[in-house]
Amino acid sequence: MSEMTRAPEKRKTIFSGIQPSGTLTLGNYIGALRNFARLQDDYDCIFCVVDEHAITVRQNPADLRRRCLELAAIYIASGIDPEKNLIYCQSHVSAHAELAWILNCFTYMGELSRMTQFKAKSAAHADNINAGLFTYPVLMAADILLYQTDLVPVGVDQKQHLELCRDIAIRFNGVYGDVFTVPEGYIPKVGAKIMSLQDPTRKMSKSDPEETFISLLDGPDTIRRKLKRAVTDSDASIRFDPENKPGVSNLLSIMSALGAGEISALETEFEGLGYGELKSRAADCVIAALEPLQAEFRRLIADKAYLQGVINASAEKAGYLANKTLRKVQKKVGFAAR
Ligand code: ATP
Ligand code: LTN
Repeated sequence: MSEMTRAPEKRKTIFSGIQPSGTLTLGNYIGALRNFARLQDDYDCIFCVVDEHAITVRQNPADLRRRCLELAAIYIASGIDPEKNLIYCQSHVSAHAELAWILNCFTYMGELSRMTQFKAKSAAHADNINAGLFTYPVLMAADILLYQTDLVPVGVDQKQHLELCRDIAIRFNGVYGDVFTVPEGYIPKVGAKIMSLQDPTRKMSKSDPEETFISLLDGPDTIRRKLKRAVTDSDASIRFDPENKPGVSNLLSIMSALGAGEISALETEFEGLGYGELKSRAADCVIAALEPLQAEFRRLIADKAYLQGVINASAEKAGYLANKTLRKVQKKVGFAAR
């Protein structure tokens, strides 16, 4: 085909979601959120507030409702342009739950039993090991597959879920032909797993106690205090060694991810210096990275009508796209024509 007659190449699609299960952490930001804005120029992007996933653990309804709008504001404050990308709530597009049901019938109990997030959340919520927690990855697969997604930017903790999503897509396509695009993950090289400040062998998580994470909305004093109290070790040398020095390595990763330079360069820079200096420099980096986002967040959250307008308009467009895939799937599995 000549240049003139070739159809313009379709832009690839990105989909990602974050749960409105608490205030976003520095882990969410470095592992996922900040990469979203970076990808928006080259892809058609869909960013979802996955409220249906959030209720797999008990949520206070008023808090959940407030956090959904806050998360939409955080998405925009992080630099995602709501005019060019979709930012909406999962529960506003019923196709997510509908496709999840169908995909449940293409997912094995054994596969779901192996999911480490299920095991961890079951242990953390032993009084509420509900079926939604178990089938959580199937809903995530539905989120992704509904939009014929090419690329899914996530932190490394979601790799296993993404693999399962791919397996489900390949399995379904194997039976019915090429219905779903099989997505790839996009996992950052540095900062794909930011660790808890209090137990640096565990992932920083927004559902954990306050002192274990830095919230995206923490002020400078709080950031300094939390980092000052971050658990390190008694060895007093600043080296990147996640196995033996998880706390120090975590601080180096955070700094490097926020643009303070390569980890090896940081090691050289800090030679002979103490942990106090490391923590103080880490705090400088975090404060500088979060300040512009926080200012933009404060501006946006004051205009609820605008945010509601963004999520409503996006949900309508997302619903249209999602239903195209859903109708195809329903037809393939043999549901009656309407
Ligand atoms: P919860 O504690 O409620 O399970 P969470 O803090 O683990 O939530 P999610 O909403 O599940 O956050 O994740 C949103 C995105 O942030 C995902 O892409 C996930 O991989 C990424 N992410 C979460 N925690 C971290 C972390 N500590 N380091 C890097 N990326 C992370
Ligand atoms: N399961 C993810 C959140 C999530 C997601 C998605 C991420 C739900 N649906 C689709 C990427 C694509 C989590 O727990 N972090």
